[in-house]
Amino acid sequence: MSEEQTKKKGFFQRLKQGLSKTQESLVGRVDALIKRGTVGEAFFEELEEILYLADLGPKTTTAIIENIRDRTERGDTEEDVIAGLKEEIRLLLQEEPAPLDIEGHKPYIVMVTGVNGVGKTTTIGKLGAHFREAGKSVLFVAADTFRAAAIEQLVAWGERVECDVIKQKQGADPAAVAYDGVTAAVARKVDVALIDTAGRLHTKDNLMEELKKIRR
Ligand SMILES: Nc1nc2c(ncn2[C@@H]2O[C@H](COP(=O)(O)OP(=O)(O)OP(=O)(O)O)[C@@H](O)[C@H]2O)c(=O)[nH]1
Ligand SMILES: [Mg+2]
Repeated sequence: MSEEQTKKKGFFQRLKQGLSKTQESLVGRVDALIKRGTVGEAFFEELEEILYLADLGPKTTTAIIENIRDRTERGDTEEDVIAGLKEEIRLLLQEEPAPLDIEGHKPYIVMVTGVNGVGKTTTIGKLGAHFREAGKSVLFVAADTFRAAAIEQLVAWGERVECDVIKQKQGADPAAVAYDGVTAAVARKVDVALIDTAGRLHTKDNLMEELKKIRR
């Protein structure tokens, strides 16, 4: 195997490992909880914590807990309650996330926002790679003009997955960069434009408002 192939395999293996981590930790922790205790208030509390930590979100977590509580209250045996819980989680892991449907919008514009360090820029890189592999033209827009080296980070991703990057200098107005990016995306007739933003809560609303205005 060439060095390039080894590197490539390593990347996808790491990606796969990263993705399966959520499932392993969720299934593993629920399994440990079931083996350890009886179904009671402490059980529900710990289950809730596990589901939250696995990023299931409040809606799904509450739905599962309610369902299990209902089973307990209507007098199901502990065995049935646990079987029910296992079934809930099995169904959950089976669900396919809805694919990003980019057809019908050209360019399809995604602005990625979130708090600091949650993986916005990495997600843009991976989405870029995904769309490039599907034969789409992709443009990255470096509207995180705040954090040091944020632009360079996106440029590095751009080189890696072969996407052009629209950028200005660090400290530039993020809305202006986004505007440039959208204009370029339209002019170049690209399929997808992915806009990176700075992870700052207090500026995020402003930036989003400004972006809404720009797109109108
Ligand atoms: N384990 C794991 N690490 C990740 C994942 N996505 C990103 N990271 C790492 O988390 C760190 C931050 O990722 P970024 O993509 O820079 O996050 P960001 O939201 O753009 O950060 P800011 O721009 O500083 O707000 C990096 O070290 C990434 O390698 C992921 O899915 N799993
Ligand atoms: Mg970033």
